[in-house]
Formats: sequence, C-alpha cells, structure tokens
Amino acid sequence: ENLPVDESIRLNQLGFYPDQKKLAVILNHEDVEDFLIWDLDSKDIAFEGKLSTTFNKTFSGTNARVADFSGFNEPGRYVFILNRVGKSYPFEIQSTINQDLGIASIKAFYFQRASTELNESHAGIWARKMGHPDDQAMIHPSAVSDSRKAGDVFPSPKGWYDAGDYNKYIVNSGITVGTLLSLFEDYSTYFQKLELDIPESGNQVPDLLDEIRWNLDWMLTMQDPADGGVYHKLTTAQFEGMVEPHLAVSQRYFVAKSTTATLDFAAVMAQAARVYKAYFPEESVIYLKAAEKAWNWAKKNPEMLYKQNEMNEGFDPDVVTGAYGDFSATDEWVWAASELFVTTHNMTYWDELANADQSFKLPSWNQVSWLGFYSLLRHQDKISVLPQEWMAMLKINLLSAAREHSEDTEATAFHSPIETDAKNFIWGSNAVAANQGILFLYAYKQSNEPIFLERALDNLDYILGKNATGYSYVTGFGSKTPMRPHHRLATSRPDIAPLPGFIVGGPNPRQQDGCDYSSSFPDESYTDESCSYASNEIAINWNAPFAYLANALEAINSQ
Ligand code: G3I
Ligand code: 9MR
Repeated sequence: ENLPVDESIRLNQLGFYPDQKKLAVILNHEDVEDFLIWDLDSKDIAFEGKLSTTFNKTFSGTNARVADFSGFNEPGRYVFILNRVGKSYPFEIQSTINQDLGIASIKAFYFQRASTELNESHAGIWARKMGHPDDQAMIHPSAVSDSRKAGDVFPSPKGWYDAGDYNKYIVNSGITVGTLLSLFEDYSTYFQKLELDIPESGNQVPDLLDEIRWNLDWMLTMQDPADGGVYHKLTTAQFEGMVEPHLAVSQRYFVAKSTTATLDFAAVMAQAARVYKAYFPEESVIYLKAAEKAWNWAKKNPEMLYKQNEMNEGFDPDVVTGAYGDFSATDEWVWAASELFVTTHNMTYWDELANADQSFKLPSWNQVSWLGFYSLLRHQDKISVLPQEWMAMLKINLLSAAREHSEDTEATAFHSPIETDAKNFIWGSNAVAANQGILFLYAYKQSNEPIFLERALDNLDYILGKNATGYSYVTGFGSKTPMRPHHRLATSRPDIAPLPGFIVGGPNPRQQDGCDYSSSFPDESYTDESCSYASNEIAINWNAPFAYLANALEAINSQ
C-alpha cells in the first residue's frame, strides 16, 4: 500500500458499476504480466489477473496493453496494482457510481448564473457577489432596426455565462438548452426526484427544469418583440480581464440579429413549450409564440449569417468576442422545423423536413440537425403521420453511425471511440467524446444492443482518466483533475479550488492559445494552465452533453 502511484496506469478515476466492463490501460512495461486489485478497506487482495498479450499503439507510438478485470464485481474501494511497478489512483465499484458526478455536472450551470449573487447555502465556498445585472444592455450599431436605435438600452438579465468568459451567446445557448431539455425528456422519471440544491429546490418543479429556466428567461429577452428576430449575442466589445463578475463592468451590447441564432432560439422555445406545459402552462404558451415568431422572421431573413469580421468594418465599438460564426443554416432549419413539428404537429414544418439531408452529423454548436432528428425519434409514436420510410431512414442512419463511431474502438490504445479518428481532437474534443456517448445511448435505446451501452461507458472512462494525459477532465472528480481551468470564476479566486463539475475542452493539437504544451500529439495536446483557452476552458455546450452522458448512464443503471 505504500507503493507509489504509477502514471503509466490509466483508468477511470471515479470507478465502475458492478456489472460494467472494467479496463485499465498500461503504457510501456512490456515485461510485466501480473496485476491485482487491492481492497483498501479489508487491506487484502481482491482479484488477480494478467495483462493482455496484444499491444496497441498510442498516437505517440507508445505500447499500450489492457488489464481486464470485468470479472470482478464486488462493491468497494480499491487500487489497481501492477506487479513490481506501482499502483493506480483509487477507484470504487458501486451501483450509483455516477450519481454525484451527474448532479455536479448540472449544478455547474447554477455556478454559471449571471445577474445573481450565489449564497453560501447553495454555493458553499464558491458563494459570490452578484455580477452582470444586465439591466441596461445597449443596442450595438449592428443591431439597429426600425424599432430600436443604436444606444437604446433594454434589460437582458439572467442566463448562464457561456464559458470561461462572461458573455452570453444565443447559438451556444441553443445547443446547450436543447441537449439538457432532451436529457429531461429522455429520462424524465429519473429527474422527477433529482435534487440539485439550488434556490428553487423544493418547489413543485424538477430542479433540472428550474435550472434551465434561468437561461430560457434570458433567451426570451434576446428577441426583438417588433419583428421576432433574435440577436446573436449579448457581449462586451472585448473580453473582460480575469476578474470576479462584480468587477467586470464594461458596457454590454445586443449584437446583430442572425438567422442561425433565430432558428436555434425557435428550436429551443418550441421544445420548451412542450416540456414546461405541465409545470408552467403560461410560460409554455409564451415559449411557443416566441418560437413561431422567430421562425417567421427567419423565413423572411434566411441569409443573415453572422460574420464577425465583416461586422467590425465601420462599427463602433468593434466586437471581438466569441463569434459562433456558422456559414450554413441548413441544419438549423432542420432542428427548428423538427421541434416545432413535434410540439404543434403542424404540417408546414414537415415541408421543411421532407427533403432534408438525413445523414448523421455529430452535434456541435454549428451542426444541429440531429438534435431535431433525435427529437423526432424520441416522439416517433406520436408523430405517425410522417412517412414511415422517412422515419425508418433516420433510425437506420442513427444505428449505422453508432456502429461507425464504435468500430475499431478495441484497436485504439485507450479503448475509446473518440480515439478511432485523430480528427475528433478539435477545440472542445471532450464534448466530441460526450456527444458520441449520446449517439450510443440513442442507438442503445433504439436497438437494445448492449455494445452501444458499453461504448458510451468507454467514452466516460476516457473522460475520467483512461486517456493519453492521465487526467480526469472534470474539475473536482477524480485524483488528477484540472486545477487551473480557463474560467474567470476560478482564475479570479486562486485561494479556493476551481468550481466542481466542469468538463474542460480537452486535447486540441491546433493549440490556438499559444501556451506551452508538453506534447503535440492529438490526444496529448492538453495543458492544465489557465492561459490555455484552446484546451483547458470550460463551456456550457461541453457540460451539457457531458451532463447528458453521466446522468443518462445513472438513470439507466438505476432502473
Ligand atoms: O470548421 C473547421 C473544420 O473544417 C476543421 O476540420 C476543424 C479542425 O480543427 O476546424 C474547424 O473550425 C474550428 C471551429 O471551431 C469549428 O469547430 C476552428 O478551427 C476553431 O478555432 C473553432 O473553435 C471555436 C472557438 O470558440 C474559436 O472560435 C470553438 O469551436 C468554440 O467552442 C469556441 O467557443 C468559445 C467562444 O468563442 C467564446 N466563449 C468561450 C468558448 C469556448 O472556448
Ligand atoms: O477568455 C477568452 C475565451 O473565453 C475564448 O475562448 C478565447 C478565444 O476566443 O479568448 C479568450 O480571451 C483571450 C483573448 O482571445 C486574447 N487575449 C487574452 C484573453 C484571455 O486569455
């Protein structure tokens, strides 16, 4: 037990469900054969096994072997010991292993709330003063319309800070809220009782829906009531310094309406209208009206794409914060039409879908068609008016994509789907892992094939430590976790631990931040430094799919 922790042993640093596949990956050590699982409570050997004889190569060429201890399923607290080498970080085997993780992944959104103080009773040591009241946000010259002129001020409070910065962007809020509402729709029984310990806890509404509403309230303020168009973002002209929210007081602007923001808004509001109907019937009506108005604006303005560089010519002040620039709205039309159709059953929206590209595209902020298709599949029993072959094609595409993303997993060094393609390592690669996990869970629901559940868990293991850097990429969960995320709420409070429950962006070989990275290999391009916004920032659109994955697995396992 006094063995040193050996970093060549990579495994999920939280642990496993009793009947789950359990793997550790061992780097180097070609000569070692035997491993054992040591029980930290009884201080005894609990299981003995041998490493695989197959060597897989990492991206950097290192030999990797697996230790498979799936046959061991006694609940408890353990370390993995490699004979003559060392031990792993501790882990547990437990039937609710991801419960606290799931709760923290959603509580993270509470920590991101703008326009409110956080009290110690809910936020603990992360209590903070109110920042960004956003009661006097200004119309930027790019956002002028018949009814609103430059310099006019309107309130735009609440919402979640997007990421490590303090701005609020509709496009990114869109996929975030859509993913969280889908999590609720897919596992509503589980969320009836799940407590997040937020100010609204104890009312008659599931906490997840209370939390999401904080952002919906803000999103509503981003629609111009005169014409239904939705502003792209609410932002300072430049990023604020790394200061606490109440000290970040630069003027905030409503910036340019865009087609993508307006359609994402329409999709989210349409979905919210049906989800909240049973809890807040009046809001539900408001949401649907807002969605329809947004849709109508987009119909009249289908080409208003947000191009930040063009916008900066001639406008004062220049706006240089997150662009979320996306030069095709094709997928946003699909998403909005799908959600509006599911909620209203109005065939107008089907017209938009009939000739849509049904091929699978992994969701990301600039690729949202499958948020809509997931919703159509989720509600397939209630929308039987749609042509059956068309719906069948969606299901076929879903399952074959899940197979494709899962293929060759066993041949990768870390036995995870994200590792099967170097192209998965983009800015926010950890959200690629999480979104693949969601794909697998939908494929599992549609087919009942256990391999898909296993693949979702493979990517969760990857996120929590079975990977090329040995980090568990979620703050506060695991033994080696990000301590210096690019997160103004954290960097401005160096005296306390980073806020828990946040997944960082993860390995990104393009390294656009210019920080020092110790490696340039795709899955090693990560540095736990606060300068590293390209690998170590947190963001709501990454936490949402991560929250989906952790909570859905927990819901499935608790059934
Ligand atoms: O479109 C290309 C694709 O063709 C290519 O294969 C791929 C290879 O890396 O790059 C793709 O473009 C990338 C784009 O994201 C779409 O994924 C760009 O290189 C990359 O620089 C860009 O990164 C975005 C980043 O902002 C910079 O604009 C991230 O997706 C996005 O998550 C991030 O979002 C920021 C906000 O702007 C501000 N708030 C924080 C937030 C998180 O970092
Ligand atoms: O903090 C900003 C982060 O949220 C963005 O993702 C990133 C890329 O747009 O930019 C960060 O801000 C940096 C800016 O781009 C350059 N100057 C330093 C800023 C803070 O590190």
